[in-house]
Amino acid sequence: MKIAIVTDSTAYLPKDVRERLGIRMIPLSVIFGDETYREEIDMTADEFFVKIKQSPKLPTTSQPSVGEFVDLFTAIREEGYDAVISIHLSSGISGTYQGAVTAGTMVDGLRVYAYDSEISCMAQGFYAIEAAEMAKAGKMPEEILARLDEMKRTLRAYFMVDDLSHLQRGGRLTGAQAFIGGLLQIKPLLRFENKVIVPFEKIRTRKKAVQRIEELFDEDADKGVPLKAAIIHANQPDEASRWRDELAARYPHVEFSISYFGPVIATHVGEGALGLTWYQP
Ligand code: MYR
Repeated sequence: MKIAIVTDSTAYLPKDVRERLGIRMIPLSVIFGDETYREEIDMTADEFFVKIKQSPKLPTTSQPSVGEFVDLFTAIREEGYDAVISIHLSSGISGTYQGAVTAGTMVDGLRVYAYDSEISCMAQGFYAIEAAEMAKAGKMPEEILARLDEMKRTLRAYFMVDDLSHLQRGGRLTGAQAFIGGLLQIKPLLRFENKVIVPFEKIRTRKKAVQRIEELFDEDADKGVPLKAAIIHANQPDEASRWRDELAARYPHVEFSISYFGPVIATHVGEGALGLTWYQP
């Protein structure tokens, strides 16, 4: 059976990785006034961070239309594929996954399996890479989906933002009432729970937030089992490299990479956001 793997742009998988593994990417968009940019196609992360400083209005974001999904799935079918596994950012923060589900019912002759990663960014990328490797190895859709569910059990992601107002403004922060009042002073550690972003712990400084993420990472990394991990940053490449070097020196059995919050996710988390995700391969 010929299986195609699709993910959306918020996995921020480098083009060479996508090309090597044959992963198709459907973009979300960032909107400045009446200008719409498909991220990773019309606008890179670097361009976004320049543009946002010059723009009088804050950007908004939008998911791919159902029509765009139908076009992509139809093209995949025309290439002779029997099935597609379409892996997306959490359905609790975007309608993208639902768009894939709806489009799947509209394309005949192709089995469409939409998969809710319940997360985003490189954590979602890990799912897409694993699925693509399995598809290349000739695995069936059911085996791939079962493996993705198994990955969910070991996958962790914690992140912090410099300014919580972006997440609040976009309505993507759940359960933060306890923090209201002290919002500007704290750097809460955030994570996904039941598909939405929730504050995990109240922390006062960026340094302490990084230390706390390291403690949480250590609980898994200390067991000595191989892990794959990614540092994710919003325009903080030097801080990300330094952190990767420190962690890599301490944990030789962990494969680290550096990824980024691109335009769509950075619209909601703001410049300066930093996170760590990992799972057991
Ligand atoms: C849309 O317009 O449909 C996109 C909405 C994206 C919301 C993003 C919220 C922040 C996600 C942070 C992910 C951190 C992963 C480690």
